[in-house]
Amino acid sequence: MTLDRADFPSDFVWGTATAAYQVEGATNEGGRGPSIWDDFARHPGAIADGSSGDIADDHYHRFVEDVGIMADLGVTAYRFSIAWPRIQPQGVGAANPDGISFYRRLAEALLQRGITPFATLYHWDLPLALEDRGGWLNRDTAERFGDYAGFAAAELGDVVTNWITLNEPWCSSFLGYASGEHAPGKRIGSRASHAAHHLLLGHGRAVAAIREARPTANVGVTLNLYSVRPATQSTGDLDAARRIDGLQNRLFLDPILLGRYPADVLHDLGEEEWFAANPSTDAVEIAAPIDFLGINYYSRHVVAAGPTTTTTTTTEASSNPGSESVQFLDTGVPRTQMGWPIHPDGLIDVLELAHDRSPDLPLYITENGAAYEDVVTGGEIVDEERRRYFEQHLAACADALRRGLPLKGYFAWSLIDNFEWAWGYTRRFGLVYVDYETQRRTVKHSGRWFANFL
Ligand code: IFM
Repeated sequence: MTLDRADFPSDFVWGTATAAYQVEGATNEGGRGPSIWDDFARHPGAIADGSSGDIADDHYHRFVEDVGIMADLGVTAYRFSIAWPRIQPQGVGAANPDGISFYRRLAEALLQRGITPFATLYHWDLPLALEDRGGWLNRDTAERFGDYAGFAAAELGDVVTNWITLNEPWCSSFLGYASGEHAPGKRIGSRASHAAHHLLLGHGRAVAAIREARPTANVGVTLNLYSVRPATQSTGDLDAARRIDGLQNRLFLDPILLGRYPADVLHDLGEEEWFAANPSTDAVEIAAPIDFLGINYYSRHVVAAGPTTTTTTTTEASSNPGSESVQFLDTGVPRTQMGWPIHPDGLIDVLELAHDRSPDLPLYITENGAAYEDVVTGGEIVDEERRRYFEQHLAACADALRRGLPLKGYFAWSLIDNFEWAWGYTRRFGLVYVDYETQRRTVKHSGRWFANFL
């Protein structure tokens, strides 16, 4: 496979990404309030290795070193997230100056090294005080999110131009409130879709608030989209694909880009009545024009019809409420340590999903990467599988550009190994290895390959 930087335009954005709770640590410093993840991580059995983000990569104290590593890699952008509980420790009220100051120092350090900040406002760390009032099931949280976005843009908009409202609202809704694998760990079946609506409404309000505070801001949202294929052309398998594409992709893409929810998905969920009872102005707010769409791409689902009876039990709740019986097939392609099948060409499918709905909208891959069991040998991490994963997916990006898709940038997930949510520190995604005992960073072979490519 030949891959050349010249396959990409000279202004293509090359970045790496992280998220606050996964890397920052310092959860009790700078006036930060508790988040749902601080709470969730303390529940026995919630995190595979019983860990938490309390220390993580200590990025809060080591960000200057990490920015230096990015500069050495040669990236031109850094996608980080702002911890809402650092800005509003209780989710309401005036902005916390120490929280603002941390992100200002980070953004300034990036700019000094010629790296453009892309700030995500919500990468899953809801202030715990808001969860106590119902979290994303409470419509008021959308309003609070709009306020927070406005503060952040007003305070930091001179050093941050690129804003991403939400990261992967599917995860916040269906892993947070349906399967319970993620904070806040609720299992309320189809009603998890109410959280999705409030997240989307919060997105719309955040777009408006950022534009009011900073009219020249570049504002988008990041969705985790999947390539979804039916196992066969049978009616049952086609219906399975329609359902999973509906829940994972269309439930989010359609209201944001087309101004309406997909009726079939609300029907599958059995939630048409609840959605219809919301103010009709919600649809307009959610579809507020955006400047770009961020897409996190990791894998493809090949699905088939399953038994008609639901398999959901109280101990094992599905993240696909209303469509629990759909089977996710193992087609034999290689998988990453997460168990996610590797399908580089699915990256083009998901770009097309967005492009078909909004042909002029600039697109970014805001995350793409792979977990593998890294072994340190003589101080080196020879992660050939990860290197190949990046190479194959960058080749798919180049292919997408040749097909005329408006892809403007690519962010590797992740800059450094970090707290992988319910998997704790047992899954490593970094281009850079972190020894959690010493916090020493070592660039992996994949990182060196990426730097050479750039
Ligand atoms: O680590 C996560 C990230 O926080 C969101 N997208 C997927 C990554 C890998 O699971």
